[in-house]
Amino acid sequence: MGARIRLTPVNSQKIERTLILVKPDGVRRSLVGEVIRRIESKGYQVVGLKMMTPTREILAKHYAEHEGKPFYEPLLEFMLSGPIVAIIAQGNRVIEGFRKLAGTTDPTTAEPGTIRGDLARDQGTKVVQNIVHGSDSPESSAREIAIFFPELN
Ligand code: IDP
Ligand code: MG
Repeated sequence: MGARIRLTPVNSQKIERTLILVKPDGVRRSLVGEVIRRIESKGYQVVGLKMMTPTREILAKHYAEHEGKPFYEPLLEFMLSGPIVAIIAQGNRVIEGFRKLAGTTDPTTAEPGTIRGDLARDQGTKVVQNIVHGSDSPESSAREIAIFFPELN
């Protein structure tokens, strides 16, 4: 029997999945394709995709961390105002990478070149309408994927 060769990875792979939502403003403005184009152009893979009208219960779970904040109720109402598109994207460091593609929460100051910086602006509403959601950590992505894609469990 020959000696076994151990392959030590030179580049450590960090393949992750993230939960992306095209929010009702993005769907209403026909920006679903544009968001997917940016995800795929960056080199991430779309491995889950569905249009849905979420229930209040699903959204309350998803946004549990914001319960009690002044924008919480407006946020839920906004997210209930029309269909959304839920996407699972996959790739090395996709969680951080998609947050970068999305840009910062406030679309007025989000960097041009980002989804929010290019496609959204302040609408004077109680809740910021900013086209997309993206998970902010591996823990969040696992939790959020389970909420929006329970059939994968
Ligand atoms: P994120 O979506 O950039 O992660 P979060 O702080 O998790 O931002 O907030 C969730 C969503 O709630 C935001 O995307 C935005 O739609 C809304 N939001 C957050 N902070 C505010 C605020 O201070 N005023 C109004 N709406 C907000
Ligand atoms: Mg967040």
